[in-house]
Amino acid sequence: MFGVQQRLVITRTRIRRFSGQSICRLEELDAHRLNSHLALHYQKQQPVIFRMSCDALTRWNNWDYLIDKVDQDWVGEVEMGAYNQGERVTLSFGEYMEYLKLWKQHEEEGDSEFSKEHLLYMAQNDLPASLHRDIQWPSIEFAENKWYNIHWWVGPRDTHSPLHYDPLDNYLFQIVGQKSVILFDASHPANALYTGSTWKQQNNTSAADVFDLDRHKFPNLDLNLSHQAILYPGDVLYIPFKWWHAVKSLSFSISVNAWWR
Ligand SMILES: O=C(O)CCC(=O)C(=O)O
Repeated sequence: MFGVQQRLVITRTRIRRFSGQSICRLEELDAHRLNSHLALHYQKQQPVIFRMSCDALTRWNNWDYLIDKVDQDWVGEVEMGAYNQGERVTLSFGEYMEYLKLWKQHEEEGDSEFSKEHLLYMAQNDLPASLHRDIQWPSIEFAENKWYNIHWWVGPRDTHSPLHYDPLDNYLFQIVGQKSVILFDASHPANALYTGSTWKQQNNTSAADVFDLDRHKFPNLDLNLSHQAILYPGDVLYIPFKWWHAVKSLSFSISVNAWWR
């Protein structure tokens, strides 16, 4: 948490101008002020980005730390390959770290052969118990104060989650690297987002890659109505209940998310 003595600066940075409401970014708030701002955004069901500090921000950059803390036999689900068709397989943490080392080596050598088909995203797995103490969350006393799953998301540059919504309020906490996020509000017409069985998707998931939009295939999807931001280490994005969100890593990235209500 930020120290109470710290000068209170609220920077309402317009991430981008849209015809809808923009996401705002709250900076350097003490815990009390942060809490009242979060309560307000929760009541209005408006997304917001704020800053949290925690040990993970300094520790999880170091792969040796993760290898030491997480049981190498811990097993997680991994999404493979291209956008929105990702087959899921299980890998142990040890195997996944070996993959990441290989990916890093190819990245450093500028090897273009390591294409998107080789992307493996360790997405939406329960955060291993040994890492929980490295994370801090803000208070949610203004809501029902119920926390649900805490997941972690680990992956190289270009790993992504397609546009979808979840049935709970959400904090997405960026720990290592950067991610791009695109949101549409909860009342956005789902048929303009190309969801459901017609598009071989679940009702809460879009068939469109909003990061590389095919405007001929998805002519009604209007990115001007979206809200966009880049998340940096220490940023937490509040994603309100049922807001659509798509997320893409701009570098090697680790995030955690907590669902709550
Ligand atoms: O970071 C991601 O890839 C997706 C995160 C997400 O969908 C969530 O927090 O609900």
